[in-house]
Amino acid sequence: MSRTLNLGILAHVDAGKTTLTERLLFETGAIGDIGRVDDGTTLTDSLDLERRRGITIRSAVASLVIDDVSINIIDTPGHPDFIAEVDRVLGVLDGAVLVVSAVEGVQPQTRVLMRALQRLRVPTLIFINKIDRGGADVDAVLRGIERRLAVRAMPLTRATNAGTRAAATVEPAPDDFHSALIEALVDNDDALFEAYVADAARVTPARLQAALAEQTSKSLVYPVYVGSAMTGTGIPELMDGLVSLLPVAERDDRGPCAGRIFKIERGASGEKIAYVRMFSGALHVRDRVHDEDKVTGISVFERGAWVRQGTVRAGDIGKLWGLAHVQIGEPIGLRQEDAVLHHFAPPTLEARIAPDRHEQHVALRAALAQLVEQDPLINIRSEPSGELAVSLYGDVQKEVIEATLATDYGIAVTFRETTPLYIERPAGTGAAQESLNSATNPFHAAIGLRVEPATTGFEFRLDVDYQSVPLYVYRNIDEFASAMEQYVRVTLEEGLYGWAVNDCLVTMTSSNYSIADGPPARRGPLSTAADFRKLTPLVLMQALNNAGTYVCEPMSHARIDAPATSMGSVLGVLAQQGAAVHAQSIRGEDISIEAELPAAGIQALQRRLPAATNGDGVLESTFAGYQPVRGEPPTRRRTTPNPLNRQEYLAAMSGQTLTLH
Ligand SMILES: Nc1nc2c(ncn2[C@@H]2O[C@H](COP(=O)(O)OP(=O)(O)OP(=O)(O)O)[C@@H](O)[C@H]2O)c(=O)[nH]1
Ligand SMILES: [Mg+2]
Repeated sequence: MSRTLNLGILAHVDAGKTTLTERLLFETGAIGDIGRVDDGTTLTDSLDLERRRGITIRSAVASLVIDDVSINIIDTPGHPDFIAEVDRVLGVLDGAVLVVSAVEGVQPQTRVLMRALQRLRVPTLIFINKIDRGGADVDAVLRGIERRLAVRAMPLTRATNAGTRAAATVEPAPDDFHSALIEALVDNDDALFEAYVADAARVTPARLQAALAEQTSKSLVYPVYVGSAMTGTGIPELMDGLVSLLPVAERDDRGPCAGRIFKIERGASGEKIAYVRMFSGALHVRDRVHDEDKVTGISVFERGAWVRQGTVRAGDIGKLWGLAHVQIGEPIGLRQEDAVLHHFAPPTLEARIAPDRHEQHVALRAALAQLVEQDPLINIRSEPSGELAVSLYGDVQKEVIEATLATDYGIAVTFRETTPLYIERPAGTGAAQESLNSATNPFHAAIGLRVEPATTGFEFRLDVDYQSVPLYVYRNIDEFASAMEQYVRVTLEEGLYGWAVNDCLVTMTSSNYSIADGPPARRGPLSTAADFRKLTPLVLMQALNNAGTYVCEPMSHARIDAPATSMGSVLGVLAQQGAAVHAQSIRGEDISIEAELPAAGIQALQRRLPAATNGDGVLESTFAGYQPVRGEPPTRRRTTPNPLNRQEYLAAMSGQTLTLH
């Protein structure tokens, strides 16, 4: 068996991903008994908390075999609070199944996921699940897919008796199907179009099947299957699609070693286990990773079970032991071009967290550090007062962190105030520099930096001559650039008001170093990496201060569907949360209102909606970027000494040197 497929199962919360995964495992013989989410007995919802709550919290990998293809299947969580789990799985997939419930249809999270799958060109099959449940309406869902997901969807199976226990998946009528398939495929296949125009009757089903597989693999078309993960109807057809339409790769371990870490967990005795997806080459036991760590053990899937092996090869997923320093999202071996980590919106909240028993403070900090390792989008900050703050997506994540700390670490905690996670953006361009041997600069390095606004994210550029770089410290100019970028990144975690600075371009405009026997302009004590690292915050904060920053607030787009009679009270609740209403429409007895509001108000909106709508209102919300706050900018206490207060900063730095030596 030499062909593999790494398959992600993605969907809105409760669409049936875990049930579908369990069903696929059962139908292919990977498990002998079928478990149920509702009984807490599925293979992939293995955490205690997942079983108790009936929701998936962490991505889980299982494996099965269809024909000669070995499939690693990754069941992901659907709740938006756990989007970070999906984020890092996306980069390791060969294909995906996007599950849509036949009852609830396309949901906001479905759109978010489809956009990410499209952006990354992950070939995707759509599975319309739960056709057996009351209220299932396959045609309405298909229309929703075309309209709201804006993709070319090609239904390959149909449902009969949808909405009843007798619901079943059937083949479509052959003639209609043939022409529908041609229609879906000719736009992107000139040869097919010509063959069709020349003699429609001679376009064979095999020709169409090949074109369908080709266009699916290029994300030009999305095959749609219908069925029920619960009863099993429609599953054989989906299984057939997995191996015939998604790009199954031959295992080939030639080429340089390249892989990506996408999940980290702790083993029974607390040891770190890293999950890797290999893209090319192979990784062996005793191989070194990033110079620091040595692989001490490898497990790969074989016929559905983890088996200890000496090697993990291209195409495969493996568990690695011994890598104490790796982090989620990190490449292994050769750098990959698409090493972009985050495909979704960032967390928008921050909450203070404290142990109920004061003496557990250190234990809490250690426990959180382990959680962050598994979930790098949770960020922890420790304030000088000793208080800890955690960044969050929402209340469910908060509850999960609380429960995990209690059950896995024996630490009871209380979340104190939750605040929006603001950001700062540069208001203009600002520059600053420090030269060698000057009275204001105690470090043996010279740096010039310029800060300016950028459209999205953070960018660092090096605009200095290689002769100004201490190449006895850094191996080459690229290594210097990435070290400087790192110093700059760390500094920008706290801007002028204490919030992370984003959407900015930082250019290094000058650099110099000193050596004992250098020319006069460069004579002095030997510059070290620490000199550059410690000088960076001093220069950068000065440049930032010259540029100025403004504080921005995370915003959400909300859509509320409710009975028309509750329009007044819904608008009232929206106004209380400072929402700007963009659109209102009335359809029959129902209204639909679209508004934009500070993300921090979404939870309150969710809580007040039932009372405002007699329980009939539905809220959908998505992240809508950042907007400048009005009025006095909120500030956040710094965790590190402010480099703008030069004396305090230098005092802290010399303290640090003392403790280092
Ligand atoms: N009737 C019916 N119920 C289903 C079907 N698939 C799943 N369910 C039920 O729907 C609920 C959610 O199923 P899950 O498999 O946990 O859904 P999920 O997408 O994994 O949910 P999260 O991981 O929490 O996002 C459970 O109560 C399932 O029993 C189906 O095909 N038919
Ligand atoms: Mg699940």
